[in-house]
Amino acid sequence: MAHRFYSSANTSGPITDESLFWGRRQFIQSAAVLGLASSGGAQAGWFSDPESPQRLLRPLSYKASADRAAARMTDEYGVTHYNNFYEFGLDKEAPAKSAQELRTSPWSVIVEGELDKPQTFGLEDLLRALPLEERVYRLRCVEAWSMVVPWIGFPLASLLKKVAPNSRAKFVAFETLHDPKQMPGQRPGVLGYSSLDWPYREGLRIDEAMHPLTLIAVGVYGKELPPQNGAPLRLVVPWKYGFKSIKSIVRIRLAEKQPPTSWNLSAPSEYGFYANVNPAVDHPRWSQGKERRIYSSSLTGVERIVTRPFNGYGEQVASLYSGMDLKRYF
Ligand SMILES: Nc1nc2c(c(=O)[nH]1)N[C@H]1C(S)=C(S)[C@@H](COP(=O)(O)O)O[C@H]1N2
Ligand SMILES: [Mo]
Repeated sequence: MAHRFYSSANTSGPITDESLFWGRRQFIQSAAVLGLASSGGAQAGWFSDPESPQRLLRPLSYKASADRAAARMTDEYGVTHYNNFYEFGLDKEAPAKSAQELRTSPWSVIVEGELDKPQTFGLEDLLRALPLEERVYRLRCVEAWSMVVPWIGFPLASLLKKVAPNSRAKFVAFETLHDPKQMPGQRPGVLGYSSLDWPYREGLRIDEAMHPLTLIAVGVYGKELPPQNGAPLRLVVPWKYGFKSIKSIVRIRLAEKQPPTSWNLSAPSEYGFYANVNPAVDHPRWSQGKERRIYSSSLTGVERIVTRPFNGYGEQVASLYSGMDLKRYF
């Protein structure tokens, strides 16, 4: 991705890159210490809307994860202010600014296709029915940066089990909201960037979708998801490149055939359908052998580390791909 700006990132180098982004951090961090800036974008949308039915569910009750204390996580400011959400602009800082007006309540998700009965779920129905848990996952973007994020959500499998997919359901397709009024990136010409065919679409094989690691996130850092992270609900598939983890989902379709997916459609030789994190298969324009792990908002919080196959989740997921040539099915 980042067809237009990645080349400049290459020439200016990662240090310049990061200092541009993190330059104003010192000040904001001290405000956060005083408790002034800690909720950030989470104040927008249904989080603060007094009319919102989801508001009744606050505070999010979730089972805290055991590994949270042990994990070295990316700080909350980093997770919520360095984003890819092209509907709201191409710069990493853009979504945190321009996504705040996204109306996330009411919100419903249509689940249709190869199942007995199509259903539409209000977000609050899902929140009432499915227990929330915290999962601290590594997130590895195809652009070779990564974070460690404490998501809150429920396994996608719990939702799919409710709709009873039939035996023809071999794949699951997902769609983001399509609303150019709210999403400036979807307006023709506004960003001068037209290589994505909206709405943003993603897909998984059914066994990947049913895998217990595959999460629908509704929160992060103990709060409702802020808009820039894909409110009110988004996919998180931790062993795949970040672009698989589609945000602000409105439609889930069970399908017999592999569905078309946005980045794969836009550049099929660069972004595969599977997109499993794989240091042995480079992106045509850069190496995937290492990654810049962003831990904190300070310049010292970036480490260059070796990328692991399946983003370190191989023990849990490698068996899904036994016998497959992962260079071909990248
Ligand atoms: N709808 C939509 N979903 C999206 C994207 C996007 O541009 N639009 N970007 C993807 C990419 S490339 C990444 S790395 C992750 C980033 O998630 P985060 O901003 O919450 O860290 O979201 C993914 N989901
Ligand atoms: Mo990404």
